[in-house]
Amino acid sequence: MTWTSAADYEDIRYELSGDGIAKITIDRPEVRNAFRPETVIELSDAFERAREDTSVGAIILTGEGDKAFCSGGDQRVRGESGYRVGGNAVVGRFHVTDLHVQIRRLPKPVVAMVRGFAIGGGHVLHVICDLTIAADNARFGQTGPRVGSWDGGFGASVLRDLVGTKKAKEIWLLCRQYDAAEALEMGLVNAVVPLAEVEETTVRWCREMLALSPFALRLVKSSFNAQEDGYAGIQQLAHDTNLLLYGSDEAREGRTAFLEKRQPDFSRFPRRP
Ligand code: 2NE
Repeated sequence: MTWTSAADYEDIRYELSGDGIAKITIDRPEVRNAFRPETVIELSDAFERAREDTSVGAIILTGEGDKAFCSGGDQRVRGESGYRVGGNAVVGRFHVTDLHVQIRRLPKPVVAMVRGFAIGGGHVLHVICDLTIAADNARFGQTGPRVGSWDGGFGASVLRDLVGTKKAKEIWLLCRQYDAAEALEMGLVNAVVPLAEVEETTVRWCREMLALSPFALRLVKSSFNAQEDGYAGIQQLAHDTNLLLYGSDEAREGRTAFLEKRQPDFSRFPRRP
C-alpha cells in the first residue's frame, strides 16, 4: 500500500491513499505513541482536514510501529492540573476531551488500526472509533486507576455499550490487559488478523465502505450517536437530515419565496403518508 503525505506535522503523520482513505498515524514510538497536548492539537487539525476533504470517505487512526497503537496521555507532561502544552504551562487541561467529541461527530467512518498496545487514553481512542481492526499482537486495557486517572466519559459509557456493564467495570477496576482474541470475544474489536495483514485488511474494510452511499453512512453514524449522546446526538442527526431537506425542491421553494418576497407555494408537494 502506497501512502502520500498530505500535511506536515511534528507528532503525527497525515497521509492519503489516493482513492478516498486518509490515514492518521501517531508518530511517537519512543513513548509507545503516548499523546502530549501538541499531539492532540495536531490530531484535531488532521481530522478536520480529513473532514473537509470531499475526496476522503474513510479515515484510519493508528500508531507508528508494531509495538503500540497508543499508550494514552504522556505522563511526562502531566502536571498538577492536567496535561501541559510544551510540558511547562502552569495550568494544564485535557485537550483529548474535544478530540473524542470531534471523532464521534465526524461524518465519515473512523477505523482504529491497532498494532500492539492500546492502553489507557489510547484504549479510549480506539473505543471511540467506529470500527477497530486489531493485529494478533494487540493488547487492550485501561490503566487509569493505576496512575491516578480515569475516563468516565465515552471511555466508560461507550465501553459499557460494547462489552456490557460487568466487563466494563472489570476493565476499569482491575486494570488488566486483554489480548486480541479476548478483545474479539468480548465485542471490543471487529476483527483480528495477523500483524502482517492488518493494514491490508483495514484498507479493504475502508474500501468496502467507500463503495457505499456516503450520506447513508453519515446517517448511520449519527443515528448511533443520537441514541448514545442524548440531546447532542439528536441535534447531530437532526442537522444531518436538515442537510437532506435543503437539497429538496420543497425546501428550495421556501427559501426562494423568501428571497423573492412572495408567499411560498407548497401546493405541489405531497403530504406523504
Ligand atoms: C504501554 C505499555 C504497556 C508498554 O509497555 P512496554 O513494556 O512495551 O514498554 P515500556 O518500557 O513500558 O515503555 C517504553 C517507553 O515508553 C514510555 C516508557 O516510560 C518507556 O520510556 P523509557 O523508559 O524507554 O524512557 N511510555 C510508555 N507509555 C507512556 C506514557 N503514557 N507516557 C509517557 N511515557 C510512556 C506501558 O508503557 C504502559 O503501561 N504505559 C503507561 C500507560 C498509561 O498509564 N497511560 C496513561 C493512562 S491515563 C490516560 O491516558 C488518560 C486518562 O486516563 C484520562 C484522560 C486523558 C488521558
